[in-house]
Amino acid sequence: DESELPKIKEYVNDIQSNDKSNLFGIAKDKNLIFISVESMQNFVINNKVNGEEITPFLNSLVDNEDTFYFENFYSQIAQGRTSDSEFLVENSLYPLPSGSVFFTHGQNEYNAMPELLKEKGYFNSVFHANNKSFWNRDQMYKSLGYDYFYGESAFEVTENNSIGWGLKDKAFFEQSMKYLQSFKQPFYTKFITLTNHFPFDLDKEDRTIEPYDSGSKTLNNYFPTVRYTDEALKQFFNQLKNAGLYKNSVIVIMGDHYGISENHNKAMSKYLGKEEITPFDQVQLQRVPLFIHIPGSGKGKVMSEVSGQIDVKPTLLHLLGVETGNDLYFGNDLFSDDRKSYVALRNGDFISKKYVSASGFCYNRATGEPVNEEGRDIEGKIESPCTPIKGKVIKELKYSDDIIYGDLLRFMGSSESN
Ligand code: GP9
Repeated sequence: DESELPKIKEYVNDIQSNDKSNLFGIAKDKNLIFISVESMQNFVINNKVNGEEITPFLNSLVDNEDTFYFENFYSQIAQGRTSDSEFLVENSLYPLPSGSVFFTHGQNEYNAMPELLKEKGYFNSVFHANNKSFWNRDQMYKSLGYDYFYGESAFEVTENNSIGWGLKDKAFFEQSMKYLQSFKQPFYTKFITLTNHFPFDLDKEDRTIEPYDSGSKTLNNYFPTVRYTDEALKQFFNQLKNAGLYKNSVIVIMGDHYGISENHNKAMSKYLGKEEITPFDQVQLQRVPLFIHIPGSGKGKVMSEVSGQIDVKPTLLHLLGVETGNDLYFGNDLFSDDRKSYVALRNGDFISKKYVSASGFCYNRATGEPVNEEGRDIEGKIESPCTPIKGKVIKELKYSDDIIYGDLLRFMGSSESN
């Protein structure tokens, strides 16, 4: 209940940086265009299949002077999959240990990004060409402060322009442009792509690279659909430029979660050229790409520090010059120097600067080797360098759960009116 708030606040104050980064406000009053890319894992970036680049457009962004690319950025989702990833991004809170918080706590009070941006005069919307009630989005988006949700019915979906889960990404972006151009600026808008969804179906004519060759049809077909989505993103950048929206926007591209589950580890080990996929590798495969593109900034670089979806909200709000001092959240501004040095996964595994805790083992992050012979950390009742961090991770996840179960943000008010 409410009495738990002070200790949670104290904990949050402790883990958060007090200093503003030197990028604070660099994109003040700019539009925020956030693209959540379905099932895009980080291993495809700057990588090849059958001798061909998988994501030529995203690779070009890695080297782009206006782009920050986070190469050790982790998806932190649980059973709520894309909805969990959205929840992390909008709130900088953890998803629940089971179920989807979009369904179970869709009526809670939140201090989500759209709400905070609305106070700055932003118009907030979402584009996603699926049924609006999927993941209870229509309800949850109201609680998060979205003004408008362009769901499947906002698009012209035909047999020709759809595959698998629905409208193909290229048509999705193209058809969204007329709405986007009608918005009053500044706006925050989220695009959620669909084509790169399991089982990775793609029409022959949309295929510009060939599938991989392994025992897993899923992994084989993943590469051509990833490439298709990469092309859709490239096309979208051009459409933004043609519409005159590009220069005045921050464009964020983030993978939501893994696409290739551990059921395909044999094929994955073949692709990655490893003897086997260890629990350490499994954690490393939870990395998804994050690109923050700020046209004209000239400050871009590759960011190698450990980071996760929990960090997106404070990072983006600070770039837009929005203060978050009185808000309650667990992430860090990825551009501040003094920030907590680990990323918690929902199952209690974590990644720190030096260690990776996975399935009860403590690994050296640099080598991927267990740190001691037994390898076990807390669950094996043997102390390891992971043990103290594990304690913090468990505490942090519990505090986040307490906030959600107790609907505690209703006692906080909005971030700046406090
Ligand atoms: C469904 C889409 C995919 O609308 O967001 O959901 P997922 O299965 O990845 O959670």
